[in-house]
Amino acid sequence: MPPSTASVPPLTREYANVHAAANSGVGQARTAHGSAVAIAEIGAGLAAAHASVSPKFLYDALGSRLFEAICELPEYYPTRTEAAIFAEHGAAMAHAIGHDTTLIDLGAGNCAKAARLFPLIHPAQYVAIDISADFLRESLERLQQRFPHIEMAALGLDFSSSLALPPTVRAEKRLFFYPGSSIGNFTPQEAVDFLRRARAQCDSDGALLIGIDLVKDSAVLDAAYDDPLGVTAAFNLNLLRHLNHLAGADFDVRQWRHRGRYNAAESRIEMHLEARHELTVHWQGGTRLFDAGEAIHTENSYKYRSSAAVGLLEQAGFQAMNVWTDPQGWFAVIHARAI
Ligand code: AVJ
Repeated sequence: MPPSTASVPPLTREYANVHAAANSGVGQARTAHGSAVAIAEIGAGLAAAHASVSPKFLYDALGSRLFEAICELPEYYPTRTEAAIFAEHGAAMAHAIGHDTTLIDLGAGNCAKAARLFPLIHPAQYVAIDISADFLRESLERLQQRFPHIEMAALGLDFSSSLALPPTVRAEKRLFFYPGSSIGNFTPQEAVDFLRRARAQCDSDGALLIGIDLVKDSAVLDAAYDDPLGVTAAFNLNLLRHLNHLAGADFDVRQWRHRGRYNAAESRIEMHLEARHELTVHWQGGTRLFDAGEAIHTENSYKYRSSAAVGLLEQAGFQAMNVWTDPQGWFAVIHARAI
């Protein structure tokens, strides 16, 4: 596809895919709520001995905005620290990456991080992927106006389970862009499996540019995930409203309390929602009594030593790495080649 204004019609078609993929997945049965698959996944998690819900359900339109607000918090260092690394080492990164890549943004959100890369690396195509499809579409519409010469496509899909890309995504010089340390939501083994799937979507000219949060003082970590304003609490609690919508559940948000704390033994932040008192929850296809203090595990955010981060990428089949960190060694941005 030629760039410039010719990219607008294909963009609109991708938007149609966005809705289809986000609401139901291709060919999946739908109910008045979310997809049958999503309801089954949510129900299984809520019914388990240790209740859990995937962190991907944190991101409805409001959840995406609350996450943006988290990124503004002084206590939430990852966004700021990563941005400082990009600002300091952008030229070196651009040198390693080269021009005319197919920039594939995993969890694009408001697309701001990719937009800051555009003037440095001049990608040939920008493919923004996010589970929060409506939010993504609005973000990309604005971005296409600012950069009319870059061919853009939006894909509303849950890339955690499958990274199958449509044929509209160029095969040449694919650069998987995975900033923000979202890799931390996976266990280390899941992270290797996921990165392997990204590696498999690359030709020998492909690469990965990834942000990984590093192990640090636990007081810094605790403050970042349980901020005094309660923005992270609102972000976590909003999951319950999203579940009410997706699975026809009857969570009363006021009956739950946010917990966000570093588990040093597991090298991860854990977020939970804890029942303030004994209560019962119903959802489409299930019901459960929660004791006072019983919790739903909603997120892990793994922190790595930089040697372990490099090891993870090597295990996934990437090589020739460049690692950039901030002066405090709080966060790492790594460029790794598929070779
Ligand atoms: C988007 C997964 C990188 O783990 O820091 C922020 C999500 N959760 N505050 C993170 C999050 C609570 C964030 N990631």
